[in-house]
Amino acid sequence: MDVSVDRIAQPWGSRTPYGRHEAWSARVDTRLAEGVAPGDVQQWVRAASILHSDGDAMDIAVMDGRMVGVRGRAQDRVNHGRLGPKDLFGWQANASADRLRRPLVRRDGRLVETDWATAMDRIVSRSRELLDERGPGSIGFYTSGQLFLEEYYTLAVLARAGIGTNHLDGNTRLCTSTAAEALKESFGCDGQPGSYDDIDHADVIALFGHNLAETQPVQWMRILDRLEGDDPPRLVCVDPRPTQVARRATVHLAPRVGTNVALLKALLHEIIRTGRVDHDYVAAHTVGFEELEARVEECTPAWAARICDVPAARIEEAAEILASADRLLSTVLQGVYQSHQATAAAVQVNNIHLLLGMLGRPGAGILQMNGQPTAQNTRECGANGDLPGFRNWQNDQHVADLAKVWNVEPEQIPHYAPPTHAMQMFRYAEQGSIRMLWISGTNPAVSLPELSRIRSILSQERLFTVVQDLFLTETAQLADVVLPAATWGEKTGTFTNADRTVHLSDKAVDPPGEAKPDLDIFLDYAARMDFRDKDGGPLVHWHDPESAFEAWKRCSAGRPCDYTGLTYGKLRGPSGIQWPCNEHAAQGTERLYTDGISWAHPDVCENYGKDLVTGASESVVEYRSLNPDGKAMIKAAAYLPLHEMPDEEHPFQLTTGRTLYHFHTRTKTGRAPQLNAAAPDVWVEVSAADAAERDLNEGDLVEVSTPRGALRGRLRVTDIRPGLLFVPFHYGYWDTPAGHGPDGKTPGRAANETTVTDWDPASKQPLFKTAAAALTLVERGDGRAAPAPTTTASAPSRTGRACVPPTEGGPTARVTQSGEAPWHGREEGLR
Ligand SMILES: Nc1nc2c(c(=O)[nH]1)N[C@H]1C(S)=C(S)[C@@H](COP(=O)(O)OP(=O)(O)OC[C@H]3O[C@@H](n4cnc5c(=O)[nH]c(N)nc54)[C@H](O)[C@@H]3O)O[C@H]1N2
Ligand SMILES: Nc1nc2c(c(=O)[nH]1)N[C@H]1C(S)=C(S)[C@@H](COP(=O)(O)OP(=O)(O)OC[C@H]3O[C@@H](n4cnc5c(=O)[nH]c(N)nc54)[C@H](O)[C@@H]3O)O[C@H]1N2
Ligand SMILES: [Mo]
Repeated sequence: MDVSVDRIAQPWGSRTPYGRHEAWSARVDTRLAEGVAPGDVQQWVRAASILHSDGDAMDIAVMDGRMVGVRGRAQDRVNHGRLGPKDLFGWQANASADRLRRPLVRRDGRLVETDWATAMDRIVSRSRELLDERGPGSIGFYTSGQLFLEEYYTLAVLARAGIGTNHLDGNTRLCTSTAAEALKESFGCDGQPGSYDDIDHADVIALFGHNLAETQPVQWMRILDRLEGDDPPRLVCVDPRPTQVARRATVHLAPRVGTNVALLKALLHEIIRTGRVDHDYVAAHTVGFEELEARVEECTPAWAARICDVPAARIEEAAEILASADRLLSTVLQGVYQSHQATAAAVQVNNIHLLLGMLGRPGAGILQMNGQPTAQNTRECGANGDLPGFRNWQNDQHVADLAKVWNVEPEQIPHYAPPTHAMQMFRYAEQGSIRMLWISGTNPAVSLPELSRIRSILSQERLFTVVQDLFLTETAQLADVVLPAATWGEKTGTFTNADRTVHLSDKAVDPPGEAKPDLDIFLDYAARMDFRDKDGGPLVHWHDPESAFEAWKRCSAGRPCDYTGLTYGKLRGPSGIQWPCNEHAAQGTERLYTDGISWAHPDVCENYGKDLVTGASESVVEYRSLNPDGKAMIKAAAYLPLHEMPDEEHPFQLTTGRTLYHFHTRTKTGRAPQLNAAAPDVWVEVSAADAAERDLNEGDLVEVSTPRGALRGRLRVTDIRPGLLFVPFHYGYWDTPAGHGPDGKTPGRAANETTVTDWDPASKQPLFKTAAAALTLVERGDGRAAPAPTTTASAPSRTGRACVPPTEGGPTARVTQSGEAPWHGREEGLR
């Protein structure tokens, strides 16, 4: 049966309830452009969503060489045919008139169009000059969580073994470096233990700082369907905002931001106090329990209640739900990761699972979530601060092994220090030791903290900046060379979602103008630089996506992220496949750690752990004495207060994050009319109590300021925690009227004008969630509403609701939902 639904007004669509341990049925969501009928579609091309880390499988509809729509893939393990609002409407941005079509170079201060040869020549000659004069440490690469695996791997090889620089990192530093670090700290190695299928089996699902409803809407549909079926799960939500997750939770804890560690220690205290520890599991598979037990002994709910400002009774209630779970699934994301004790807190969630033995069984899983669609690949391929294949930079054996794969001398791969993290790279650029920065697939002039500083770093004369993007972004405008990239739907490659599911995304249409796939750009650079292996052969010896994938497979062989059992052919089958996939697991691996801990042995582990307070790397000697047999590590942590607390001048806490309808700096979603209309401009969320106390109303124009800078937006009064402000970080300057912006005269609207240059000591992830801020009235709204959605965490509170129209998409936002796969058996239409 087909139904048509306004998927802006009803973002999660209609329900298909199912009971515990039952299979989640398929519902195929299809969106075709106005005037296109299903019969008009000439080809459906396989892809998966590139606007979050779910990996929703979909096909792109093609007509006359143009994208005309998308449709979910019913057989895929991840989404069973469903798509979220960004999946359904975001593809329209590909065809925007303002896509970059030709390379640009800066001449006499202005960016002017040029040809590829001229642009690449500039990059190559500057690279050579810098290598000669200042050495490899003068060149840095800052990449993304949105390219494809093949592209990251190529970049990692050319940067680490070609240039020989240690300065290669991704915007994954801002995103999932804590996920990786927390997994390394607890299990010795990156690799998501759980599976999305755990949602089908869990009786308790706990979400820590994770607004799943808005940021991975299809998995939220799955939870909603379970909530309406037999034997629904109980939800525990830890989030200071009234998210949809919070509204459906059995227990919602809304802590003061930055206090996750205290809260988690109290939960651990309660689990131990009430005698719920699975001592057999702990003895067989872990080290470190006694220390944790001692260090949470004093951490009573009453203690945490004072720090977190949540009632002790509610903490006890939450602990009881976790402790009494038959199968517990926990998810963790930015409310935990973008904070000063990010790794320490994320590790405490792992501890809960280790204490309860909740691992490696259906429904008992941890999802230390990713955010970006391909962040997992950035990590695997070593395009962030790790060596490829989760190899340990401190382990000479691992470096030698990598050198063998690349046929270079081990000394050619920098491993004298931990790979440089992004925040440090920007500092080096600021101080002048990095003189060339190649930025691909990320927009730091909007997404990094303290934007006035980032703008000044990127505009320095002495720094040569290359930006590789689809659009002339805020960052590209500051570049010396701009390279026009092809994107999703215009190029072929693979990527891996947060539960290790690998999907292949095929090229559906040609890129605009002379835009090229990122892979081709990196291959061209490697060829022009003439990087060689130790026998004089080409270092980068592949030439297209599939041959790059084959090269990566060799690099991944025998490592946890083993891809050797995958091929492009196999990935064109009915569903995505979870790594490790090899001769022992030809169909992939649903869950890790089903039979003990596999990757923590001192000879195998990805790192030897870090001091969670200082971030200092431990040595192999310390690691061997702590964990000689390679068990899971239960690590205790002290609670430390935030560095920046509210005071008289800055009485509020300020947190930043996402809304359902937009992706990051909106380069894609801002160009999709339905999505943009749902949230067209920035806003500021405040509690009803704070608004009343200051005589502020819905729609008032306010200024939010911190010691770094200020922004202006309209006020939305919500049920957010009193004392807290929230600002979505999506809004930069590309689509604001000329003259509006952070030019020193008019205040900006980007959240990161206000955020602080500071990071978690272990994962080096910046603190986007916790600043101290002041709030002042600029101009009365006089009855107008803030441009914030009503369907999400920004829903108006009861007092302010009257004047706010509900968020709707209207006729152009209608999506067809089909109860059964309407194209079942017609798979030959797929390429
Ligand atoms: N719609 C949409 N979806 C996306 C993206 C997007 O831009 N838009 N981006 C993708 C990416 S890259 C990422 S990383 C993910 C991020 O996904 P999420 O982490 O779910 O999103 P955020 O809004 O950054 O933060 C989540 C929640 O953290 C809460 N929070 C803030 N401070 C604290 C705290 O101190 N403690 C706790 N417990 N919670 C706190 C906030 O109230 C917020 O609701 O989303 C992915 N999916
Ligand atoms: N205040 C605040 N700041 C934050 C966060 C927060 O919660 N609060 N979250 C942080 C997080 S988790 C993240 S992930 C970052 C995201 O920050 P960014 O990565 O800077 O954000 P995007 O807008 O996704 O930028 C991606 C860029 O890549 C381009 N692009 C897309 N596809 C391709 C492609 O195939 N090839 C190339 N070459 N370019 C492409 C897009 O046009 C866009 O300009 O923001 C971080 N910043
Ligand atoms: Mo992210």
